[in-house]
Amino acid sequence: MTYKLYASPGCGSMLVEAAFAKAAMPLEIVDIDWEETGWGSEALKTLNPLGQVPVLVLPDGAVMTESAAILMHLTEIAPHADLAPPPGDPSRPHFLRWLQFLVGAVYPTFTYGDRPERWLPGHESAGEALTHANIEHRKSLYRHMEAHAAAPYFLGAPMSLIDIYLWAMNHWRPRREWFARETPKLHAIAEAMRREAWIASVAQRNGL
Ligand SMILES: N[C@@H](CCC(=O)N[C@@H](CS)C(=O)NCC(=O)O)C(=O)O
Repeated sequence: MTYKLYASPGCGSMLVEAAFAKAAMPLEIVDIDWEETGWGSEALKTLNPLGQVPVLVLPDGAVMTESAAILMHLTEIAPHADLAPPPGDPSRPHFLRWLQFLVGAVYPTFTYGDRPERWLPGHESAGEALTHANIEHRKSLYRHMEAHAAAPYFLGAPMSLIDIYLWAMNHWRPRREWFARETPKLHAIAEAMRREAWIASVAQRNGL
């Protein structure tokens, strides 16, 4: 048995796919169309009632959801991949802070903004406003991160899971051109990630 990732091309499953690629660990990937994700997802509902990817099934059959939990598990089983500063490292508190910020503050803006009809059924214009409000809020969160970003990676060096998130999220709304214009440090991090061969192979498989 190997690790099995339920993924959707271009989505948050890329975070896990990229971390496995950096760790050079085998991964079986089951791709699910974006339209097949969500609360009604036949493919996902027994594994994750939220119908979200990523879902990782471990070799012993245990199911993990929540990208940060999965990725932190990976830091434990694949320490050679250098995905996070180790406990005791001076940058560890910053790492923990911004990892939690990404999944606790930034990621939910997609949950509430991407499928507004779920939250406001029958209110099309209110739904559009909800999407817009979430994108605007997300921009302010990225600006906050920009003010704390180091170089060449978010924590300085070496790279960490934070940079994998910044690379993946650079493709999503408000999208690459906005980052280049408004948050040049975050954009430079995503560009540095794109130059990594293991990221390039994940990007290619995801059709980016
Ligand atoms: N808290 C979750 C969020 C995952 C998530 O929102 N995934 C998106 C794809 S990027 C998804 O599957 N969305 C479908 C939906 O929420 O209906 C995590 O960190 O893994």
